[in-house]
Amino acid sequence: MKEQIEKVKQQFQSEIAQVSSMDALEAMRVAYLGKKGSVTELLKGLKSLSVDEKKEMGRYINELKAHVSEHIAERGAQLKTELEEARLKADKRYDISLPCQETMGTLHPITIVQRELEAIFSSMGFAVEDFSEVVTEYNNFEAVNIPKHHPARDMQDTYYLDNGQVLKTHTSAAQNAILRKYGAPCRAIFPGRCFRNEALDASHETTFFQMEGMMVDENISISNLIYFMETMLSEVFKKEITVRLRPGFFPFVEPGFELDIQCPFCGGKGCATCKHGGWIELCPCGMIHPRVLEMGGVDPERYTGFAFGLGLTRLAMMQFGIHDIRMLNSGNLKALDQFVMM
Ligand code: FA5
Repeated sequence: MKEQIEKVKQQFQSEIAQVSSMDALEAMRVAYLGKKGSVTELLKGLKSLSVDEKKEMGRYINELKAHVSEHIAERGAQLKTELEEARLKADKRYDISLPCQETMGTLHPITIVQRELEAIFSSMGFAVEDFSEVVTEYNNFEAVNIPKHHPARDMQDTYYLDNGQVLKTHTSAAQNAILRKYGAPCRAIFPGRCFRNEALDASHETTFFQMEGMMVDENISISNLIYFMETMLSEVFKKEITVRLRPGFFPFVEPGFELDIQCPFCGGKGCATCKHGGWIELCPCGMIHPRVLEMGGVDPERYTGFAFGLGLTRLAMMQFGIHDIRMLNSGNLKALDQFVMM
């Protein structure tokens, strides 16, 4: 019987090392410790032994039973950790309950999303541009067809410096400089920090990021705009994304739209992320107004183009499941250190 016990032990040891799921582990527990399990069968076999043998073999079998139980519990705990780690790795969503890794810095969630978008647009031939945060009033407003006293200025109240410059309220402030730099044709994106005099709440900050994009060439139409947005968003969300356009007013585009995406988290059925509407408002956009092209030195008779102004901060929030925008500027390492480059 001793050999039999040893055989069961060796078999157990070779099997336990290979178990990779909780279901397989439970099946193993039943196979060894269940009513008809190998260890239970060994115990049943004691009946036919003499008293002395029973005593000796009984001790071995109980040791084996303890060994099996211990290792199953240990492997179970290990597997739980491994599976949780794999789940977290696959799931980019933010979890406030995770502990802080105090020893290592990580990229800010907005940087992660910005870099991902830059890589996607670069692969589609777009140049990545930078622009200052302090800009002239002309660039922020007049050059995008928002003259003095236009009511659209009220929606983007900002900080005015003594020298007449402003903290830019939107990345559209760079449109004129980009048009002047590249002329037509041109394809460029320009992410940047924006500032507005806002009442703070869970989705509005005074300081936030946008990513502007522009494409100008002969015969550019709304179809090009939809194609680029769908391609970009499908790459970002790693699945086919359906978009819809609704009319929207911005003085620097005509026609102007609000681009919504069908909620990538529930497929449009309705969930907390899309506030149960099935669609998420993501990106204002439109065909560049001829006056804006003209002010940028581009002939509007020959060229057309589209522009969009993606809310980068809101996209990062959506991607990582961040419910309060204020966390992003908080410097709270416990919250900010859990994001990794996708
Ligand atoms: C604009 O800023 C336009 N310049 C966008 C545009 C570009 C339209 C090119 C057409 C063509 P809007 O004010 O809606 O539009 O802001 C764009 C996005 O920035 C919003 O959808 C939102 O995601 C984000 N955003 C605006 N204000 C805030 C804020 N206070 N906090 C966080 N995100 C904001």
